[in-house]
Amino acid sequence: MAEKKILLGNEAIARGAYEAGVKVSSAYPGTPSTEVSENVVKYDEVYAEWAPNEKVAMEVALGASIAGVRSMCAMKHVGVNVAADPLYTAAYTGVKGGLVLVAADDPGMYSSQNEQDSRMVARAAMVPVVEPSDSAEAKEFMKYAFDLSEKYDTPIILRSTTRLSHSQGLVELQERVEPEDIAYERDAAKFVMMPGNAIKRHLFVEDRLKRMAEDANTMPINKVEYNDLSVGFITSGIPYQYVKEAMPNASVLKLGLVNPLPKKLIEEFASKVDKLYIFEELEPVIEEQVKAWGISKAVGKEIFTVQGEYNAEMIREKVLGEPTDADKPAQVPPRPPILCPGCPHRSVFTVLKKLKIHGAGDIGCYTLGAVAPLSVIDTTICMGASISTLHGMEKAKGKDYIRNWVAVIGDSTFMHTGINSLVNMVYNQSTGTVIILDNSTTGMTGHQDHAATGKTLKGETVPAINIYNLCKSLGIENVYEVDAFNQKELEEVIKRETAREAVSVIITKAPCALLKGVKFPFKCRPVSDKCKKCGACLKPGCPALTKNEDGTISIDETMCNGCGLCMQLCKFSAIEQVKVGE
Ligand SMILES: Cc1ncc(C[n+]2csc(CCOP(=O)(O)OP(=O)(O)O)c2C)c(N)n1
Repeated sequence: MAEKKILLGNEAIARGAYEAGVKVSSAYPGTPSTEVSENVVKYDEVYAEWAPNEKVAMEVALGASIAGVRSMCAMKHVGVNVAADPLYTAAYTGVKGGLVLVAADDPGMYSSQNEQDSRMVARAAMVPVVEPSDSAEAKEFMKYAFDLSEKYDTPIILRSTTRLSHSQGLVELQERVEPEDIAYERDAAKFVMMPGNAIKRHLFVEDRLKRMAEDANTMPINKVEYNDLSVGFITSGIPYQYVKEAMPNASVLKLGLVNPLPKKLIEEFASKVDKLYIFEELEPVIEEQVKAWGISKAVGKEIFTVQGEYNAEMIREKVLGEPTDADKPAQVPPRPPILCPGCPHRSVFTVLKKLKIHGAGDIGCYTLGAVAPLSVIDTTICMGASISTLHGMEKAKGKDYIRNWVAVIGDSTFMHTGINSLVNMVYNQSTGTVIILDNSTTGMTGHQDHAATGKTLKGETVPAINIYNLCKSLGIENVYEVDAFNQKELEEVIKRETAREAVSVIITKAPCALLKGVKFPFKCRPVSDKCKKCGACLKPGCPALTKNEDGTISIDETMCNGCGLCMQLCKFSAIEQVKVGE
């Protein structure tokens, strides 16, 4: 009997890739997609890597496909934007070995800067999309996606969402099937996308979508469940589960292929049910097409929101008219995200705050420098944007304007897309100070390695790219490495470099406090009789410190990592570092 296992959605996606015979996987981490790669790498038959960004990952997967093997890349929804350039043209070239891009959307923005819907991107790129509803389907749809990819000569997007990627379900495991190796044959008309060739491929793409739309009417992943015909739902992905929970007797058209749509199947379903609801999270992608076909009884975003995650309560309230508590905020105390105790970013922000310097920010743990009490990050747009927005400000308002600004970017983000922006500053003769917060990891997404950490996704030790040397190689004279916890040195170098008329880079170094193997041998302890109650130690907002009723402070030893920042800020030696265990 086949083995059954409870798998996370992302684990099931990885298992599907394995069973489908995938040989190459390239990805850049991003919640909620990260565990796809962290699980795919466990299969020895698959070469799996972290790429510096999603564009590179997509191109690696395409290269492997052109070479004739099944390949994949994985990313969060905003990563699809970074990969958009190769993706749009991969739709034209098509594939040799099957190619699947796993795109994980984040309705509700649990860990993202926007809530974009990858189905919209896929429609614009003319790339088909499959959307599973649970872990078992995640595995099966992955395999089906590879078959579709090869049958129709197209990359396929497997769309997940946070709820699917991060919830568990029972999955039946099967054996891996090794696809036959496809011998390489030069095919410039297909893979050299210059206008003469691309014009023909565009016609192919249009025709392919029409063929797929026709075939979608009978594809097994599009399922009709006729029950009570007075109410019908067209749905896909996780929202299907909410429909089944709230109205198990309703009729349902569950779409597995969400681009292109099966028109005949939808028309037939619509004609059989009295009331028709389109239940899809985020944008009205299905709804707009259905309405454009003249199915005017379809009801969707008139009653269901374009924001956030859906739930069964919404159906009970909006369709059944039942009173519900869904809109009432949960009765839990708000817990805003904060930097961890011992986080080196806090130390750097403390100096920037003291010097009244604004930060053109980026995406990472250090985005939390935007919130009180630090409040030094003024902008956060997308990965890599800090350095280029600083450059834009300088070009807009001049060199003096930039004196009290810096760009702040993490090491992983610098390797992702920060490098290009730094090249631009050098090329276009900018003035500006770039602070690279090098904590030796991709902290925000849970400690993934990158090109500057010296470890691969497979766990091999490799030469780490040296960020200092890299910046120097661009011709930047003023590049400095500073201990991220050394307040005095940080202050000196930031003051000096922001006054300079040139590009400077300050690399602040200290590992993420939560990184495996990082040991803090000390704890900080208040010396109450020396405390003058000035509150200087509380200013960086370390969660281990609290103010007592009498104005002195307490340090929670279970939280304190002994980084010594509070001790450095105390002018009265009222905080001491003691060896752990003393
Ligand atoms: C295009 C894109 N890909 C991935 C992500 C997910 N993500 C958010 S921050 C981040 C990198 C954080 O690492 P780093 O810059 O080193 O800063 P740290 O969190 O370690 O402070 C990633 C991968 C994203 N927001 N956008």
